[in-house]
Amino acid sequence: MATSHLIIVFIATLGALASSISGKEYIVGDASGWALDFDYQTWAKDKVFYVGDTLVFNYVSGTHTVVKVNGTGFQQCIVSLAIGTLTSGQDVVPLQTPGRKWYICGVGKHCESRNMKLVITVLPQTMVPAPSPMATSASSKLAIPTFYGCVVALFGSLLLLFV
Ligand SMILES: [Cu+2]
Repeated sequence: MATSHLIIVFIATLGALASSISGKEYIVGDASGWALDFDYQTWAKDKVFYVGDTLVFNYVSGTHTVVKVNGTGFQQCIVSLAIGTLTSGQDVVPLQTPGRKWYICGVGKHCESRNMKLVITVLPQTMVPAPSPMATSASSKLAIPTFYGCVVALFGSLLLLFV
């Protein structure tokens, strides 16, 4: 019993660690989703977004859209300044570059009158330093013989079992 509990804790810890490395997923508007008359400025205010995080816009497909625009398109709710439009109702937006990102709804006057507009600032990934090319090539040269060594050892021990 105790052992199985330990294994569960271990797996949960690994999972948490993996998700913290691969980035956070933010459900825009949380349980309210991408909806009319939600205060997205307040929602974004206490959050820090990094490159590698993702935004998820949840809504009933057909009722809203997610339109990525520039600053002017955001200020004036101009859909024609769209950089990209998403319509699936479960739109996953990976944050790939640092800087300001603007999203508005392109349906009716949802942006102008119903506050369906979100602006965030994405920060560069500072916690994970990029490995130098030297270190990467050195470790891959080391890793391959080690891998083959393990395979050979494994087959060797299997052969011994059958002899
Ligand atoms: Cu809308």
